[in-house]
Amino acid sequence: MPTSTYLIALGSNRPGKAGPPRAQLAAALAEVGGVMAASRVHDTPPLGPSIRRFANMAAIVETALPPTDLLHRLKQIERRFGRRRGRRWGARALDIDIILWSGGAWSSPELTIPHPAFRIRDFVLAPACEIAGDWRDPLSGRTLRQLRSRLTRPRPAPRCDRLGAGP
Ligand code: PH2
Ligand code: MG
Ligand code: MG
Repeated sequence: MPTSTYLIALGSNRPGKAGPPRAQLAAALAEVGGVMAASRVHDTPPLGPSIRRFANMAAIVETALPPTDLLHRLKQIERRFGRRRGRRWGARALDIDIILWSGGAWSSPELTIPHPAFRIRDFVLAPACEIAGDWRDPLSGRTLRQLRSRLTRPRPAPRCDRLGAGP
């Protein structure tokens, strides 16, 4: 049976069926199955309106499921672990996103791979680099390690004469 390999990202900042966020991630990953590698759990500041910090991790999963079928399976696991429909980007008991796929790019009304925002989210790239630093983004051709160093590279401070504070 042909298999696909996926990079997925998990996040939680609210307790659910399995307990606190860290326990949610571990239990959810066991239900996803086919896990070839898992990062450690990162404690990250919330991006967006949520107040509570997140537990985030990444995993490499091997499965015979094509992208849409895997997505449906992950959504089902999110629901089982207490995810409720609600405010976009609000606190969530479990979020599982498909980031990359060994088949390259995928685009349908319900799913886009690579995940459209993963290149600017360190809460995805930091855990992902632990297990898939040499995977390449099929759109930019860059490795995850390269994407992360671009994202976290210190930027030069703006020049004083461009701050608009002059005479
Ligand atoms: N997920 C979001 C919005 N903000 N912030 C962190 N730190 N981690 C997340 O997983 C996260 C977030 C929407 O999916
Ligand atoms: Mg998400
Ligand atoms: Mg999601």
